[in-house]
Amino acid sequence: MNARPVIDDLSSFWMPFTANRQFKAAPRLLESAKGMYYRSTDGREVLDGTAGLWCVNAGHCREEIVDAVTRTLGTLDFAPTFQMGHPIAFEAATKVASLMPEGLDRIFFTNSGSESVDTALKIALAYHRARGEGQRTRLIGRERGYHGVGFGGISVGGIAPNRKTFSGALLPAVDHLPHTHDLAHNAFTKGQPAWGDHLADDLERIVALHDPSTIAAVIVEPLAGSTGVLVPPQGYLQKLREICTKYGILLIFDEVITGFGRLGKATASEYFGVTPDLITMAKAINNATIPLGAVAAHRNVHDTVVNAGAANAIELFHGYTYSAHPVATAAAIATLDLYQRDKLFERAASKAEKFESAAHALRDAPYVKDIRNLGLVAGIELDSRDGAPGARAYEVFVKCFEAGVLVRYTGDILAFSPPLIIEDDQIDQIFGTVRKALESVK
Ligand code: PXG
Ligand code: PLP
Repeated sequence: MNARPVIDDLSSFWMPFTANRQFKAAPRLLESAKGMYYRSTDGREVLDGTAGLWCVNAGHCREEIVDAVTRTLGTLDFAPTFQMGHPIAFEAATKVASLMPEGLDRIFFTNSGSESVDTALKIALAYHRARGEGQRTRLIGRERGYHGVGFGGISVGGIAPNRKTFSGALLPAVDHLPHTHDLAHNAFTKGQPAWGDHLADDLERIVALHDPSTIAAVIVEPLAGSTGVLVPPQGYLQKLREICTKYGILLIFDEVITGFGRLGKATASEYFGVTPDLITMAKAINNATIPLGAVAAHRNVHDTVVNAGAANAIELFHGYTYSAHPVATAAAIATLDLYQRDKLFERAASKAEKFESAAHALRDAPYVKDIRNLGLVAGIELDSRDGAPGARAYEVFVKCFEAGVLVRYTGDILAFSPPLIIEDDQIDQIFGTVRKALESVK
């Protein structure tokens, strides 16, 4: 194998969303991956309980995707998509469109979830302007929402630490819905809570405050991942849809995590039976092999923008050098073919019940104050240690890693989102390891 030199200098890489000093004092390094497992640099197998960062839905280093990437890299390393094109981009867009809800079949490519969010927000503004309602510029997000790290995304996002450093530079016309997390009513719910659909009614209050004529779009994660697996109450998303439709406001579902099988369907929109006007995606779109994201726009939104001006004029002043990069889109085609061939979305659906019962079996484990789940996602919320929020979950995360299982944590919430190829005994291994870790921490 092509062994790399031992890394002895960790100082140059400024790590993202990481406690750099803590990490570099005791690093955790992964050097290879296959199927459900990583291998760490100290030679241990680590079961991937998080599909990387919620993105490797088909499992690691799948040959079909590796082949497509390798082949494309040797035939078309890069081609511009500004006033030029290449066939792979069009084929990938058609494939992505075929998985979207009816009507959302116009695909704009980006390189990440953050770029997809900023792109969707800009499309919403462009749509209203093309309709002669350019004064509709206000964007509505939700508390505890995560929409990436662009200025648009943190403005509509609802995570305080992601915003406060940059608070003077956030978009000016933004408001937020209340989040739907309520343990007093919904602790230990399996699947969607029955309580909480009325929280969507707050959109009526926000609309009345600002007037509908000023509001461009509402953006929410159909199931919030990053802030600790918040499952939408029954009927909540339907209500948001109804209110948006009533006032001509575009509804954006951020499906960067929920897209491509996480809930057992191609999209959360399909799973919940609620169709937004725009869907943002990234991550599992190509099994995370090469950076790629996309926005699916309803045909009416696309047509409104694209048909607004002269036929020889650029309709949307937006795009990235790497929009529809040949290698990234080739990886998407191979990935979507693999999902279909191996029926991985159906597989996720078929494992959801086992996953749910294995997660909820930890109800009596130490410090557990809530367990919630849907599809192949689960969250376990822990009591925080006095004066040290997040410390306990961090220790559980480290202990699990040392015991050969990768989990995620945010604050004192553990999150689980394995590749969709997971087997029953691996589900047991994840939650069994977490139980032992919980029993061993203070
Ligand atoms: N929207 C949503 C709903 C996301 O979950 C983004 C946008 C941004 O995507 P990019 O590709 O720009 O990172 C995300 C990303 C975690 C975790 O552990 C979650 C994300 C990224 C990294 C870690 O919860 N979500
Ligand atoms: N900065 C400069 C100086 C550039 O020339 C470009 C693109 O041409 C960008 C930023 C944007 O880069 P990207 O298209 O990869 O987002």
